[in-house]
Amino acid sequence: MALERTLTIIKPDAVASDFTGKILAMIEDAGLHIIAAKMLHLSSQKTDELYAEHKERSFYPALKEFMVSGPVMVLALEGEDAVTTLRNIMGATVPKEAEVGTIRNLYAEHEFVGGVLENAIHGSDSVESAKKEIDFFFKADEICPRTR
Ligand code: DAT
Ligand code: MG
Repeated sequence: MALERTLTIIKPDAVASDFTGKILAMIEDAGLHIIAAKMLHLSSQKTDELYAEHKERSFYPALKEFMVSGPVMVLALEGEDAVTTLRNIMGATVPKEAEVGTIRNLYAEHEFVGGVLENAIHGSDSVESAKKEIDFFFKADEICPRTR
């Protein structure tokens, strides 16, 4: 076990459906501590930077349209094996394949919406990308490690 940080984004579909609180409760129940949080509306440019690895994929235009369609909540989380812990409670990328009881099983659209998966939540896929993504969204003085 290792103390790690990870980044999560409650995506526009879940924010619009007012699932933010339910998703955050699942995150906290999994032992992950919120150490930074903000609500924002992603710009087209910021989405391109966030999803640079997917820019050439055929679904990218639809993914971008979805990500800029409404506000999101971005959080940095800290806890034991935070990257894997978060990925486990998120469930599979394709919501109808996500294990029962996971966030994507409970709170995401199970069918494609306009060529994209509106899958409720983003989670960093490695410790390395977590560090990059946290730095991308938060300044050092916006991170609030626990002191009690
Ligand atoms: P994840 O979000 O589980 O890390 P990913 O990084 O492979 O998945 O993809 C980023 C997002 O792009 C994903 O949450 C939804 C969308 N996406 C991925 N694969 C897709 C596909 N085949 N068709 C439509 N959208 C897709
Ligand atoms: Mg990913």
